[in-house]
Order: sequence, then structure tokens, then C-alpha cells
Amino acid sequence: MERGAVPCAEIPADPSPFALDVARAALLVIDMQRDFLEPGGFGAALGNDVSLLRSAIGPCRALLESARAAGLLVIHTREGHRPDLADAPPNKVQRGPPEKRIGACGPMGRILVRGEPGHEIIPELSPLAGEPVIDKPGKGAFYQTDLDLMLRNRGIEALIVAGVTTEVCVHTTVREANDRGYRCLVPGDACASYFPEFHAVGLRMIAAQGGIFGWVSTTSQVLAALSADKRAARTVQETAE
Ligand code: TIU
Repeated sequence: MERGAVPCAEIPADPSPFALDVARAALLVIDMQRDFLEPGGFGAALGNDVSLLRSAIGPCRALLESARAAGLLVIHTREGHRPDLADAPPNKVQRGPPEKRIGACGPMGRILVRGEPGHEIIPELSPLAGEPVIDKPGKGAFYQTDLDLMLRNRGIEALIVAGVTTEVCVHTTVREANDRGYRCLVPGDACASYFPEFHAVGLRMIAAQGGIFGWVSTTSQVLAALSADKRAARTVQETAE
């Protein structure tokens, strides 16, 4: 191996192993916001049992800690709108009873509005200073945001995508990323849905047909690869010294 080169980690995944070069990869944590995970927010206003999303918190936390320790770029996203709702299309706002719509007042402030308590990322997964937070008006993290520019400026070519919900914002983001040329790995247990059956099928849809728009693994498979990569990087550095 070239002196000083850090070897790629290989993560066991469906449908095939996922090569990970830590310097060219990022962890993207999608919409782990109070509005989706806590009672009284957007998810609850849509009639969902928000407790179903809590299974993703521990795995997301472990991924964040491991990614930070390995030096992987970490990016968080939040779904939400300007207080004047100028960036919220009518087809998104005009759904359900008026008191439960985007912009209505709820126990965590105005529903799905930037700057309100419900819009914040849950405290268990708070971004660290310096970690980019992408505010997005849609389901996909690339739509009307500077995410693609940010990733290209950093030479990123692979994404580990976690968060909620599996079949809505995670799926949309992975599809958008795949079309833009990024390889995406989804650790399934670090994602969750209000509909367990959609979660399961959503993961299968990603990896089916030879990985039609991505790869699927588990959080522990990613953690093992990241810690092995860190050990390899240390060995390379010691050899070079
Ligand atoms: N409702 C639902 O499942 N999801 C969303 O509205 N947004 C995200 O997935 N973040």
C-alpha cells in the first residue's frame, strides 16, 4: 500500500459490501426533530404514534459518536418553513383541519416552522458546533438547499443516511443523492417510520434489483467498520512516523 494511504473500510451490506473511504464520506442524519419524535408536533398532528420513531435514537447517537471519532463529516437536516410560510407550497399546507396544519400553534410552538421549539433536533442528538445543519423545505435534503454544493466542495462521494422517516424523507433524500452520483448506505435500525411495514419494505426497496438506489446495512456493521478504519488509520500514521 502507498505510504500514508488510509485503506478503505468495507461494510457488509445488502446487496453487496459497501466500500467506505472516511475522507470522502459523510454521515447524514435526517430530520431527528422534536416535530417528528415528540408528542404535539407535526408527526402527531398527522395522526401518528410518534413513539414508533424512538427506536432510531440510540443507533443514530452511536453513529454520531463513531463518525465524530473517525473524523467523518457529519451533517444534520431539519424539515421546516419560514415563519411567513412563503416557502411552503399550498399542497403541503392545506391538509387536515386548520388547527393541525403547518404554521398552526401547538404545544411546541408553530408546527414545522423554523425557530420554534418543535423544529429543533431532539436533545439526545444535538449537533456539535461546526456540524452543518441543512434546513430544507421539502422531503429531500437536496431540494432547494446547498447540500450538494457542500458535499462537492468537500469531495464527498458516499453518504451514510440515517433518520426519519424511512419511506418519506430518508427515501426521498437517498433517491435524490443516487441521481446526483452519490453512493448511499442506509443503516436500517438507525431509521424509523410511523408504519413499521413501510419501514421494512422501504429498506427492501433500496437494496432490491442489485441496489437500485443504494445499500442497506445495520448500525453495528457501520460502527465496526468505522472503528476498524480508525485503527488502520492509526497504524498507517505510526508507520509513517
Ligand atoms: N410524515 C412523515 O412520515 N414524514 C415527514 O413528513 N417528514 C419526514 O420524513 N422527515
